[in-house]
This record gives sequence, structure tokens and C-alpha cells, in this order.
Amino acid sequence: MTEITAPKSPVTAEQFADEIREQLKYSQGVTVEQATAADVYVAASKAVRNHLQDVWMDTQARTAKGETKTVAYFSAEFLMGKQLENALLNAGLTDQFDKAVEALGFEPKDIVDAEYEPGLGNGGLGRLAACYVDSLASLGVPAFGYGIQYRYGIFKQTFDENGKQVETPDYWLKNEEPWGHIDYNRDQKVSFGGEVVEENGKRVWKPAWSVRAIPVDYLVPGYKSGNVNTLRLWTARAYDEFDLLAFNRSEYMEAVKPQVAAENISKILYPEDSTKVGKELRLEQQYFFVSASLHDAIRFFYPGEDKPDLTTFADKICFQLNDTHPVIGIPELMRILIDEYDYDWDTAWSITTKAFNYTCHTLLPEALEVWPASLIGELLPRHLEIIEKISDQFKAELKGKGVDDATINDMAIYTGDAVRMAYLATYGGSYVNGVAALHSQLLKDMTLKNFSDAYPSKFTNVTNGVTPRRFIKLANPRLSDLITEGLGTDKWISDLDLLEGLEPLANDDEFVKKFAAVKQANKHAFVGFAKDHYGIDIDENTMFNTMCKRLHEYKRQSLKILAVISRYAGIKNGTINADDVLPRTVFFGAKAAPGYYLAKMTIQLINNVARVVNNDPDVKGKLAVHFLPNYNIEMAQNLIPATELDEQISQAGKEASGTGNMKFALNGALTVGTLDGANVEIRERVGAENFFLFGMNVDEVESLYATGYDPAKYYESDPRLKQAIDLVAGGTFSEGDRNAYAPLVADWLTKDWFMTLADFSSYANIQAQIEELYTHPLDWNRKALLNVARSGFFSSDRAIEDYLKDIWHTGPLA
Ligand code: B1H
Repeated sequence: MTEITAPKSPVTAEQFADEIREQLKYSQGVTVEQATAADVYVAASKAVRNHLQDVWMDTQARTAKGETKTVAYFSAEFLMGKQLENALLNAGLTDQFDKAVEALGFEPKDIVDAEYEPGLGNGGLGRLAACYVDSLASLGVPAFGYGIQYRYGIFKQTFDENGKQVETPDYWLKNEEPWGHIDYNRDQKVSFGGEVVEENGKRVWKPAWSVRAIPVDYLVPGYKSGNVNTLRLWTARAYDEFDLLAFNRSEYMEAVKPQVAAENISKILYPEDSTKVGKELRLEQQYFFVSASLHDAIRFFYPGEDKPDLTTFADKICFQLNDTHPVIGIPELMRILIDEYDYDWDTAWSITTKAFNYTCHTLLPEALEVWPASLIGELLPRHLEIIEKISDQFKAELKGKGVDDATINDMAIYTGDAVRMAYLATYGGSYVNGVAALHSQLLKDMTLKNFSDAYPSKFTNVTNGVTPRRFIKLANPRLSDLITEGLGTDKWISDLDLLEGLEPLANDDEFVKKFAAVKQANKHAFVGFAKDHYGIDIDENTMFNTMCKRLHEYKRQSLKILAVISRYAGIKNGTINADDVLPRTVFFGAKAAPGYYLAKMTIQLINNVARVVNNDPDVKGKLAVHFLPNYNIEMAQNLIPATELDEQISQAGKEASGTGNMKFALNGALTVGTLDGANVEIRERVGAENFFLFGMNVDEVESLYATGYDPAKYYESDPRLKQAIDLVAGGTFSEGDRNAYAPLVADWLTKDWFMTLADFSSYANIQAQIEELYTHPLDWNRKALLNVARSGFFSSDRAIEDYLKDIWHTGPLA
């Protein structure tokens, strides 16, 4: 038995400085005098890692005993953000670091900033995975994150001289990356292609090619928890086996093709958010990391055993499927159990269904992955056989439940030419959850209705959450200090419900003024950040109004920009009295999928509205618009604390949850939003009077679709809207070119699938209410403070507690 060892004893700043010097010398080979900030960053990171190492190994040893069920979070994306500052915080080394670095002659901030942000995710789904591994470690739960170490993360976004998005590759590993531990000795072989043959009455897969999956381990330190978990990201390498036959024929390029293909598997993150990709390489990626991870889990819990008793496997570990991307894991575990460990079908099925659970993150039908059977058959022929058998078994089971044939047909996992991954996940696992109350309800009522009717007890909800460590403590030190002062403790960092204790202080004008001063200081700091990073000048005495998230039609950046244009036009033509206008600075941050035509055109429009508005003396001091390039975690950490008004304006029923909405509320912004995703719960908790609600609800949207939606009607009936669209169509934002935005305008007027025009009036009307409140700073800040006090529920610690209780049925290590 491994004894539990105490975390390594804390160091002094002097010792920590010595450790950094040591790293500079032995790993960088530079003196302190020669060292750059980048050197010190690497050295300090390695020193911090060394401090975490004992606890990490101890956590693994305790985890491996298998006495407490482990959670494995399977996700194609982990959008971690910069590591150093977070590791320091969670390890309790921030003060020592600051002093040590200063003693070496550097600014702590410069060292932290020297880190290159890993962008191994698209947006909310990837960031959620990162918040969840942080909370699992902080709660002391034994857990692994399993995913892919892409060579290229989400693309870097810039804008060309016409305001169009330009994507450049994000080669984040170009310099030394001190966090990932590459472990060549824990590799796994992942095979593809070939055929299935019958041998001695058994189906035997004879793959055509294999790749080597090598784990790169990232330490996930819990916040002062004495636990360090593992995020294991796989990288693909070729085996150096050549196709000798081809080689002998001197077809060298042919011979090395499989090697090239192998390394491609982990080369790039697909930049599509909320749409299915349907590409062969994507399926290869999914199978690659899931197969390696399942084998890794078996090896971890049954080390060195040839014939382990895997009937207890699901008591040792459970696999959370982060959307459909890892769902191929279900037939893969079946294959492993049957083909590699000789279990019969029923035993394998019983283990598999116990081991898996599935989180759905969408309602958009186009986002639910459906793979062509021909593709699966070519790449994973044995899996296709298993999927067919699962599908047949499922049909029989439904028949036994008395489900009619038409419904059974609608529910088919395998349709004959396609495999529906969401259906496979729902049938093949124990629980299915949506990511906000409304979303989970809509899954049951619509997207997965037949499944919920047949298996009601499988369905549950876990409302998303965000980690207070990164998104309050690190992002907003001023607010953090004020919260600690108000509560008289900093325990809120790991128990966010304590924020409720701030509620009485909303009646204390002095405290509210301090809160307002924090916001003002954050705005001031952001003005500096924006000057440094983007070279722009911002007036800090304007309302900071932000919309940052992926660019998607359903999220309706169009609605925001049309309202901005309408405001601009109103000031210009005198329908709005310039003296009555509340000065605002509107920030956008958003990446569009490179192939998403209308989204990219929307970016171009916003940039050109910004160009026109910001250069027009008539609106100077009243309205400014900035599209900040390359929205990422670092920008979020700077922009969110400075924001006063947050936009969550998706069409009701389309945003599964949103997590930005939670980050803004927790940082004291007020929200203008629709009844969509987690907005519904945010509003319930912070109070309707502290939330700017507008627009149609889900039922209204549905009935408008049903009666036939005609966007042109709304264009004709609200002169503000008509004027805004006419300006776009008339070339105001394209130097007179009336064609520049024709596709966008045509879409608004004839299709407008997400009903931007229908919600415009309601959205424009609520602005008066927003501005009226803003002219009473004490009232505004009181409401903002109540948003903070009442948003503790949106901690990812609470979300993980929900998963533990309702889905995983496990808890912290003993
Ligand atoms: C979310 C995705 C997503 N939902 C496909 N679905 C992807 C789908 O690479 N792909 O193919 C990538 C991502 N992402 C988001 O998940 C939802 O839109 C948000 O509402 C939600 O807050 C977030 C986390 O649950």
C-alpha cells in the first residue's frame, strides 16, 4: 500500500528564487543576467512543476488503488488558457513567485505574459472541459482528462485592410513548452482500416495501418486541495515500419504515405464550432484518442495483468462523453472486451453501458454528428459490425417495450447508410444530460423525445459552471480583494455559494461605491491593455458594452450591429438628440469558422461599421465600436472584468447554455439577454429586476415558425430597422459599394432563420431602460453587485457536484 504523503512543504521566496536559478542554469543554460522573460517563464514553470510532482504521483497512486471510482472526461477539446499563473495560485505559490522573480530583476507580470496560450479548443465546449478538470482536482476527485495534443490549435485571427477575417496557423509549440510531460513509455497502438475475417468462429479484425499514440501529461493542480490530477493529451507518431513491398518497387513516396498520414492525425484542431465536420481525418482523430484512452485506463487499473477481471471495470472508472465527438468509444470498448479480452456480448454490453455517460451540448440538428456507414466501414470495419449489432439489439428492445415500428425506425442508430452518434450515445450509456435547465428540457421534448419517452430515467440536467479560480480570482484581482473584504474570508474561492454573504452589502452605499471603483479601475486597466495589444484608444468614461463569443447566426451578432447602426443613424439624422445619448463603447470579440460565409461577412460588416463610426466627428464621444481581433482566454480574462453590459442575445431555444454569460455576471456586468440557455437560470437567480430581458421566448419562436415567418414585415414596420438595413444595403459601410453585403442583406430580408428582425424592436426598445439605469451609477452598481452575490451557483464546483451526485456516483479520494 502506498502511504499518503503530505504535499511538499511550502518554500520561501528565497528558495523559490534559487530553484528558478537552478532551472535557468541546468535546463536553459543561461545565467540570470543572460535570461530573458521567456527563459524565466520556462524556468519558473519547471520549478512549479517540481513542486507539484510529489502530490501528482501521490494522487495517481491513490487513484490507482481503485477504491474511489475515477472520472475520465473524454473531450476532443480542452481550452486550458495559460498555465503558469493558475498553477501558482492552486499550489499556493503566488507570493513566493512574485518576490522571487522580483529578486531576479523581473516583473512578475512579464513572466506570466511570456507564456503562449494553448488554444486547443474552439469555444465554450472546450473551455467547459478545462473548468471541469480544475474543479475535479479542486474537489479532490480522482480524474483524468483525455484528449488530443493538437500541433496547431484554433487559428489566430487578424483582419485585412477590408475588415475581413484572416486565419493564420497557431503553431503553439514553436518554443519550449514546459508543462507537457511526454511519456514515450506509456504509448498505445491505434489501428485503422483493413478487413474483418472469420477465424475459428470468431470475427477477427485485420487492420491495414497503425499509429503510435504517445501521451503528453499535463498536471492539473486542485486549488489548495492536496490533489494533482492528470490531463492526458495524445500525440500521433508514425511507427517506423515501411511498406517493404512498395519500397522495393522504389515507390518511396508510396511507402512513406502511411507515416505521413499517421502524424497528420493530431496535427490540427478543426475550427468548426457547432457544426459537424464529417471528414475522414476527424473520425480518425476521434477514434485515435478514444481508443488510446480506453486502453490506457485498463492498463492503469490492471497493470501488467494479461487476463484482468474487467467485470469490475465500471466500478473503477466512468467515461464522460463531451458531446458526440468521443462516442466511437462505445463500440471500441465493446470491441476491446469481446475481441481482446474474450468476454461474451452481454457481459461486454453490461460493462460498457455502465461505464459511459453522454453530455449533449447542442440543439442545432446540423451539429449532431452522423457518420456515413461507408466511412466507418472503411476506417473501422469491426466497429461498424458492432454498431450494427447494437442497433439491432436496440430495435428488439424497443419492440419489446411496445414501441411502434415507425418510431423504431425514426430512432435507428444505424440507418443502413449512416450512424447517428447522439443516438448511439444515448442508448449505449447510463445517463444523458443537457447543459442548462431549458436545454435539458428541450432535449427531452424535441431533439431526443423518443428516447426520453422510452428511457425517461436516463435523462438529467447539469447546468454548466465556470471556475472561480481563473475567472474571478485570477481575472479580477480587484474584485476578489473586495469580495474577501466584504465577506471577511477568501473561502469563497472554493465555495462560491458564500458570495450570498455580499447581498446585505448591496444596501451599503459605501460598499457599492467601492464596487463601482473596482469596475472603473478594471476599465482603466483594459484601456491600457487595448492600447498595448491593439493600438486603440478607448474612452474609459463610456459604458463598456461587450459581445464576445463565437460568431454564429444563431448568436445574432447581426442584431447587435443593426442596433449600433440604428443608433448611429439616429444621431446623424437628428431623430436621436446627441445630448441625450449615453456614451458607449461597444466591443466585439469572435472567431468565425473559416468556411462560414455569412459569419465572415458579418465580421467584415462590423469592422466597417467600426471604421465609419469611429471616424465620424458627429458621433465622437457618443459611440465607438471595436472588433478586438483573436478573442481567446487571455482577452476574456481582461475584457470580462471591465465590462458593464454583457450581450447574450441568441434566439431563444438555440444556445444550449452559454458560459460567458456566467463569467460576466460573476464579474459584475449586467446582462441584456433573451430567455435562452443558462440566461434563464441566471435571471431567476439574480432577479428579474437585475436583468434586461427582451425578445421572444421558445414558444413564441415556435409559433412564429409555425405560422410562417416573413422577416420583410418587420423591416417595413420598424423605421429604425429599415433605416439600419438600408444603410448597409446602400453602401454606407462599403464606400458606396451596394453589393458588398448583398448576401447578408438578402438573408435578413428573405430568410432570417434566427429571427433577428423579429426581435429587433424589442431589443432597440430596451436600450432606453438600460441607459436610464446607467445614469444612476449607485443603482446600476447595486444591481451589478447583486448579480455577483447571487451567481455563486454558476461555479463549476457546483456543476461537478451535480455530476458526482446524479451521474458518476463517486466522490473525493479517501
Ligand atoms: C457547444 C459545440 C461544438 N455546443 C461541435 N456544441 C464542435 C460542436 O468541433 N466541433 O465539431 C465543437 C463544439 N459547442 C457549446 O457548448 C454550446 O454552444 C454552448 O451553449 C455551451 O455553453 C457550451 C458548453 O456546454
